[in-house]
Amino acid sequence: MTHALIVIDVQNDFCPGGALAVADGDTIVPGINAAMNDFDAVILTQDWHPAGHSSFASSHDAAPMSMTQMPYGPQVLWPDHCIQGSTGAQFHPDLTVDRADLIIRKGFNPAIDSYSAFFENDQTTPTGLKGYLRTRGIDRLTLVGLATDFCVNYSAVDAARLGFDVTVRMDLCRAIDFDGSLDAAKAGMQAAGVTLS
Ligand code: VGL
Ligand code: ZN
Repeated sequence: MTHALIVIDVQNDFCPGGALAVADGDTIVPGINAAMNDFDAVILTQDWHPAGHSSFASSHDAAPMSMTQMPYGPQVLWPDHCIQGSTGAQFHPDLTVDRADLIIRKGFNPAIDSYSAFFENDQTTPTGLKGYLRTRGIDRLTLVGLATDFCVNYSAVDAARLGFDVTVRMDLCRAIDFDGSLDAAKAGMQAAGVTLS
């Protein structure tokens, strides 16, 4: 089996001091760097939104963390984060970016958010990652990164649905844990056949 490590959104805005800071988000960086040596391939994802993105509360005159209805379904409205080219969108400075074979960006479509590394939030528009993995013969994935209950969760569930053998290293993830989202994410991942370790 060819086994890839997928490092989800270890970016400044999701670390303490960032615009959408995840508690202790930075503490997983040394463990992720060490884990990179145990895989056949390393892939990083980068949340990468244009200014004024439709997932931003500021684009709707709404409060951050409120909900809205998008044409594709319910959507959390986030503080402005990971704006293309900003410091907040850069990877955490200690992440070993040079070890990555591929960096895949997502969330660049102004009208559709993209939690998952495989499909945008309409659950239809592909990012291209599936094709990359399949054409490289990668069939086994281990996911780590930020945030457990959003981008890691959606990526893991999509990957399992696509037929990959998926493990999430919970010790190398940190969660937003908003309104029960972490418990729901764990249950959803397990129901999809994802191994939580
Ligand atoms: C994420 C919310 C908005 C994540 C990205 O990386 O989990 N969460 N954009
Ligand atoms: Zn985002």
